[in-house]
Amino acid sequence: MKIIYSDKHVKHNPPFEIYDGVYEAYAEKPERIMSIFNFLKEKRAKDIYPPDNFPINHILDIHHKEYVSFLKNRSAKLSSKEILYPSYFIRDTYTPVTPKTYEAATSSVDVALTGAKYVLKGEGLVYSLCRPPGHHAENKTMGGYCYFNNAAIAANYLSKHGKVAILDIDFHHGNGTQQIFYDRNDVLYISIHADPKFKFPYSSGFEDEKGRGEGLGYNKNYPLPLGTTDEEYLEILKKTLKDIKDFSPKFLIVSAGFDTYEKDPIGGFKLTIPFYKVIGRQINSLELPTLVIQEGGYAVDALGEIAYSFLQGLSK
Ligand code: Q9C
Ligand code: ZN
Repeated sequence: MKIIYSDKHVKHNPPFEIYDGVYEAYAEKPERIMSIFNFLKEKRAKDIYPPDNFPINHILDIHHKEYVSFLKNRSAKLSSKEILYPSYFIRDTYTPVTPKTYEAATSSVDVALTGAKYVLKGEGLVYSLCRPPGHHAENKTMGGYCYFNNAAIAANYLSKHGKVAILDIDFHHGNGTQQIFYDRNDVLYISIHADPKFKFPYSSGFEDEKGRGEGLGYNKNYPLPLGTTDEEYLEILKKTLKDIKDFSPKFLIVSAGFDTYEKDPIGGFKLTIPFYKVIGRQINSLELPTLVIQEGGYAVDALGEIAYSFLQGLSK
């Protein structure tokens, strides 16, 4: 197993998000990944690797050219304390552009692509400690703390070598990943998440969104009620594993958000720390080369333990 990490994410550190007009502390903060990294450093220091720098074309394969230049140029144009809140290309008030956002977002993509590279080289399990997260980023919109869609960019890269299944277990629906692969049948997107009737991103993640054209049948959503417990979750997880088996992919990408944890400050499920090991073990039973991409998870003090529990289940 390998763990990919870069400290470039710390420079992206917006001071607040805006919720119903109220300024709140920014939940997607550097301490999240530091918590996981510090925990894993104790347990598995020798497995930690830095990312390579990948050329921009991997991002341009997924995101619109104008969108990428917007983020790059707006980041660069901001004075050191200046922050840009919603405008064109930005779908909500959770995803501000700061001077270092572009640099952190491209580094997060590098962390994902480096993981994908090791999987291609035959590594059975890689954990890419991406930050900022990616699954809410669509081809030309940032949203939900996400700028570039790390999992989609990695999936697209791997898809040149065989079919890819993406299992998204973040508490929120990955509207970005769904949108990016909605018309494709070589990448299966499956997501288990909170019912979007009640939780972000509100506008997608419903059961009847099944893909389009050639992609019809290659997008599957499992919205669950708030308060979902370990047992209830396990039942649905098993269904998604059957979907993945039926697809017989060559690679698996897990968009791993830990905001399903019972004490997550913005989630609403009731999953316990030991249960992440069960999730890991279930996924491991697929016996697929697996790339885990970090998405959300905001209970900073518990994230290290959760990630470690998950990895213990996943390890062969
Ligand atoms: N004040 C990810 O987990 N809504 N994004 C927060 C709380 C935004 C979550 C409202 C949720 C975005 C990657
Ligand atoms: Zn989330």
